[in-house]
Amino acid sequence: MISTNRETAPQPTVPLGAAWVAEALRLAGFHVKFLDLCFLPDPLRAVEDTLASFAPGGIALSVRNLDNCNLLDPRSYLPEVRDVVRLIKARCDARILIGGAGVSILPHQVLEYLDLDYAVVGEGERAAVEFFSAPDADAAGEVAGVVPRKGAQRQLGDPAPIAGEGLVTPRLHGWVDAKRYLTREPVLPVQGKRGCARHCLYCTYRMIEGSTWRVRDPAAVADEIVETMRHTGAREFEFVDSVFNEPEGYLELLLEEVLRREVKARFCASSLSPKGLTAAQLRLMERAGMTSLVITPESAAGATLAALQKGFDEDEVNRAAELLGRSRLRALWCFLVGAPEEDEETLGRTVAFLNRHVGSKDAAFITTGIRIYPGTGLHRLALREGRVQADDDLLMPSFYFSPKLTPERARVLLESGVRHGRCIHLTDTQAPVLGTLRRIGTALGLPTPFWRYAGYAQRALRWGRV
Ligand code: B12
Repeated sequence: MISTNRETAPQPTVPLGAAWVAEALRLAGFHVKFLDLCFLPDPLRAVEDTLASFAPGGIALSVRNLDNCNLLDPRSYLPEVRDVVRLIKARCDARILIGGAGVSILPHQVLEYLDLDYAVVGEGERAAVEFFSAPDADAAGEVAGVVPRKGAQRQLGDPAPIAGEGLVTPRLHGWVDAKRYLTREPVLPVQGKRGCARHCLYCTYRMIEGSTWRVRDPAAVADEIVETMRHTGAREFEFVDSVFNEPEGYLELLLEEVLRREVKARFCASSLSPKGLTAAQLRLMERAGMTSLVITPESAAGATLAALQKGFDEDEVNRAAELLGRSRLRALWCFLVGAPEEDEETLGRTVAFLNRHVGSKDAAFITTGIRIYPGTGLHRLALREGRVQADDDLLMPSFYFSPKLTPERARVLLESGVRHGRCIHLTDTQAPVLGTLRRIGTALGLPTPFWRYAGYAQRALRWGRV
């Protein structure tokens, strides 16, 4: 298993998905070696050495990101993955399977670009085991969830995704050098559920995780956390679920289990929806050890929320903000600027929200423009508006930005309108000095989340530019 991701901004991400698939292969009887390219100074050399010493019969490649989704400074990661693939093909003739979030979004395009034959759309545990167990390449290409390059134009995931209770435990510490990651960010990921039943206009999560919620047994998730704490020394975990507070009732079951087991860890969540959030949920989160969360309204204006099909309105965003403002939880508010229907008026509402609700314990994360993916409503809209051509395969990123505004004007409005320094722009997170600050922060044991220091980091960045 080769985890190809080498991105370290806005933070390095532990290859949980690749570990999960590796663990499933191990449990099925395969002898698996895990190669994580993230921090290696010479990744190609590491691949070459591993091929020589291990001589694998099959190679699983995990590709988490296609690109950085940054309209203002776009960068594709695929050329570096292609170098790895070319090297592998030059050195051995092992059966190769590629998977991961990025691959699941554009499987055929990725296969063409990398000159590979088989990709998995969606979760890889069962598909990888069946693929590498298949007697020959033709049978391997028939496995549910596997998309052959020469096959039908689009096959949407495994028609029978693994039920929550059918999932094995990823046993992260068995595959990943967790301590290395913990020196950069003292937090490890955990996934309580898969899937997303929402229909946001631009989103890919349904392609990656499936369109129905599949929750894991809270006891299994708590076991995983306790075991990971014992093996790695980690004391903080991030729930990387697509929406932490859906489906209704699950976060209560999960956090009650954490409390019942007296798990002495801190928690955060990478995606909370304002929809239906209650004061009781926030109190439970605090009691269970949650200290921060990322909340993803994407806009604070009714017109853009409706255009994005977020499933909640401006009042709901404000209501969630009032509740969070009264809690001890730190919130990172995420906004996508330039959505359909965005104009000076709607952005003005988001600016007013940022001033009113992003308090001293909070921050905001601003992404300018929205990455367009095939099969989404945003793609259909962009085609109608002539922003992308029908023959653009979208592998190299294209972005939507509202025709009623420009990115430059949006930045001016944000910079002149927001009265505090707690807005983090996506482009700012790519500054290399932040990696160093992050390591120093971890070594000093500074309290997380690190985005709470956004104001200081911004001053340091500005000072560095003078
Ligand atoms: C949580 C999250 C984050 C968090 C991560 C927090 C953390 N502690 O890990 C934060 C906010 C930091 C983040 C940052 C970024 N993210 Co992000 N993130 C996600 C999210 C929501 C979940 C990822 C996750 O951990 N899933 C859980 C694991 C278990 O699932 P998995 O990795 O997908 O693995 C499964 C399958 O993919 C498959 N699989 C994986 N590997 C393999 C290999 C083989 C061989 C096979 C067969 C199968 C297989 O099986 C696994 C088990 O089911 C996804 C969207 C989504 N719903 O997937 C976006 C997503 C992966 N992120 C994305 C991006 C772009 C980024 C950033 C580049 C954005 C930026 N510029 O800042 C950065 C990159 C960070 C980095 N260093 O890599 C994109 C990638 C698509 C693209 N265009 O490239 C996604 C898909 C969101 C989107 N836009 O649609 N992210």
